[in-house]
Amino acid sequence: MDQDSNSGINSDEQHEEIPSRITDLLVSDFVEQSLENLKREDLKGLSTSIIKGLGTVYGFRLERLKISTIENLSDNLMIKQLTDKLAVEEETVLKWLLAGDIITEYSKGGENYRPIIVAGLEGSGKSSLILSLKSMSTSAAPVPTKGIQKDFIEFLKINIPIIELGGSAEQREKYITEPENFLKDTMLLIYVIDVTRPTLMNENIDYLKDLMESMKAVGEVPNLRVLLNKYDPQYRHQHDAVVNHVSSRVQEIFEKEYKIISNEVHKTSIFEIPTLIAAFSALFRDLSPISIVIASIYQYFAGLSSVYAGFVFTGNGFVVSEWTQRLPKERRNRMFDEAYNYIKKNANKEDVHQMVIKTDYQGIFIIIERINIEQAILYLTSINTKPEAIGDQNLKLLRGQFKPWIKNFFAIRNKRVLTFNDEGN
Ligand SMILES: Nc1nc2c(ncn2[C@@H]2O[C@H](COP(=O)(O)OP(=O)(O)OP(=O)(O)O)[C@@H](O)[C@H]2O)c(=O)[nH]1
Ligand SMILES: [Mg+2]
Repeated sequence: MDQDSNSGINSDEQHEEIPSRITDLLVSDFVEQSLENLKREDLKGLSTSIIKGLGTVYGFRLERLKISTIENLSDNLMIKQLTDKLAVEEETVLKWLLAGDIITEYSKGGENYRPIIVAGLEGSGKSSLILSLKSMSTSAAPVPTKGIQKDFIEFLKINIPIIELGGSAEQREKYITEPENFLKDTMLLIYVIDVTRPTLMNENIDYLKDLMESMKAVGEVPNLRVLLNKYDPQYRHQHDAVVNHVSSRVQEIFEKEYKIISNEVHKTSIFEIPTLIAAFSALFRDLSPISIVIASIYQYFAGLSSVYAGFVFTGNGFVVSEWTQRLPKERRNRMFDEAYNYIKKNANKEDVHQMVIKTDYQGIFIIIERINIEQAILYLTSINTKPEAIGDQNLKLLRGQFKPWIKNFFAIRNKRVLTFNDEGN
């Protein structure tokens, strides 16, 4: 990837013409009268009422909800709440949120994604799980990581930088004592613990605490996810005591020492890819407002098309949305596996768009359908007794009204300049 490192916002760009993908989202009076004298970075601070279709009436209502600027709007993901408070359709709220997000992103000049840091003791499985996620199949890392290992994982056209901090004792010492080189400007810390090594638990807790302290020292809010790894299917019950112990210790550290209440602990194994997908999808969804929008859109479609249960996958197998509450766990897992294997097999086959699998269970079909939006691939996986109804309905809805909005969003995302913290070399 050869990116021009100067392609971010700079002073020459201040009076650039605002592109039509942005002006299309704004009320025309504003575009004609006021836009000329505005700088790109001012847009995000303007009133929400300049968003097309939103206007002064709803702008005023939003203001009363403490959402005054376009940036405030883009920070807000309470779709249901806004729908109720504003007394407008959810679909309309979604449009406004997405418009707010697109304008804000543009106004900020395309924010750089800070890397996710993956840390843990040597051999806890960090490299293997990254490798397995990327290859969509169980893969063990051939050698221990020397120093740090940089990579990207794609999620809906965002390339999320991911940096593994190799776990050797010597290296660990370095991260802790030189946090400015390794732990600064990070998005979050994923800490990987090997549950098959209960004797290392104290060492794990110490290292984790050291990392969090060092992050604090360089002004980072320790944002943490813990993966309890090697929780392999066949040995699961043997590890439960360790898992419970570690979970509660981590919880304690969070709440007592860092006053963070929403802590997430995931049990993972490279021998069960869905556990990795679950842990990382949850993370990525939090980083990507568009995925929350897509999830909401799809829930709405699901209602319309009377889908019985379903997933939305990205082209590389992450889950954007899931509503499978009505399915027994084995059915849900079976459906996940079918869809995941299909996606893996067809990832590069442009000509395959739809597949219908007839299951042996109560006349139910699994319908997997690929949608292509601005080169971002989504797989809609639904189950129903009437496959023809779902396919058409979903496609029509996705390709129709929402597509231009999603398209706009990706267009901006694609222009992002992604950088690593070079000092971390
Ligand atoms: N049973 C089991 N073994 C795993 C799992 N994940 C990784 N391993 C094994 O653990 C060993 C170490 O894995 P790595 O991925 O190299 O561990 P790491 O955390 O990257 O280690 P360093 O790079 O040295 O810090 C390898 O032999 C993997 O096959 C898992 O989920 N289950
Ligand atoms: Mg490694």
